[in-house]
Amino acid sequence: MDLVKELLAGSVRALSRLITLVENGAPDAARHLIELYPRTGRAHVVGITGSSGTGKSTLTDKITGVLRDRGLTVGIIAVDPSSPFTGGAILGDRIRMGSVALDPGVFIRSMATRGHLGGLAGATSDAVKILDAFGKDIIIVETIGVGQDEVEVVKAADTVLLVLVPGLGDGIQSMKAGVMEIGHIYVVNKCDRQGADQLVREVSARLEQDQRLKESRWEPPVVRTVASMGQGSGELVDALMKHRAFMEETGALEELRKKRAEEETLFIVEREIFGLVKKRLSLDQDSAKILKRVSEHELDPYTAAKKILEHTLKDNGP
Ligand SMILES: Nc1nc2c(ncn2[C@@H]2O[C@H](COP(=O)(O)OP(=O)(O)OP(=O)(O)O)[C@@H](O)[C@H]2O)c(=O)[nH]1
Ligand SMILES: [Mg+2]
Repeated sequence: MDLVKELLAGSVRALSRLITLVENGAPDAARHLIELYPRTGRAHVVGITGSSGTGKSTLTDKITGVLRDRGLTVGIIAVDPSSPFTGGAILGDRIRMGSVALDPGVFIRSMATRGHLGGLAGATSDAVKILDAFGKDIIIVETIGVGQDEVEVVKAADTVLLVLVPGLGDGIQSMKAGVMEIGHIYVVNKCDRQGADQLVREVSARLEQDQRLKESRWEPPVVRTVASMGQGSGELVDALMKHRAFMEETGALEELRKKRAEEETLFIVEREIFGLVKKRLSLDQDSAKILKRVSEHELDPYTAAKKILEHTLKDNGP
């Protein structure tokens, strides 16, 4: 049977295999995605980000438990920057997400940040679509908000949870510029530790000053949790549902999805063009020579890039 049919019939094996195909940038991945596309757009995508060790996986585990109790199915993608081996990452997250890992209503997948031909954001968004088509109600993407790539990943979510913990040096100031601004819900985790109250005050004050929020009708809540004890996970899921309802009612969700569809198309165009250029360079002596002339300082990279592009489009153009 074909993979897409199997997936739509509920096969977890097909789900896994399809994600592996997109992760490896397999040439026939696009064919499957085209077939699946009409089935996407139903799931709510939640990004969960924050510095290393803040408790994202533990929170994901607990939130998932609450969502399951409310009758929703969940797909989890953990983007693991530290591990070049997807297998290793799966193991680590399975342990931290122990209580939900064996639930058939939950699918957990780790993705390494290295080695994606089409970029991490592309691979993750494809994996999200596959989980969406499979029928998961909520898809959680866990990622450390460090690199630009990861910020892109989390920006692709409908609702972004930003996790902070007390005692990480100078608190929110240490967050990378631009990361603090992307949250819809702020989580102060490890509230069993000292300094939680102060951090909640700091975050709230910062949000009050945020110019972006003055123009938006959404007021990001600051939710306190002790993920390791499951405290606050119900409130967090409530906040999540409230944001989702807000997005739906105000039309913001539709707006976001439209914009995203356009951006995604351009992203695919970019990826395709780059693919053609690379193919050209490997097959065509003239193009390869242009590149060589740059490395030997005979030609500037701007002129070279233009020439290579012209060569590529000459044979592949309209
Ligand atoms: N004291 C305390 N420890 C917690 C809490 N939540 C999580 N932890 C612990 O913090 C450690 C890191 O938790 P993870 O859930 O792995 O954190 P993470 O953000 O997913 O970590 P990375 O994926 O490596 O970035 C684990 O030992 C957890 O048990 C909490 O509320 N209080
Ligand atoms: Mg984690």
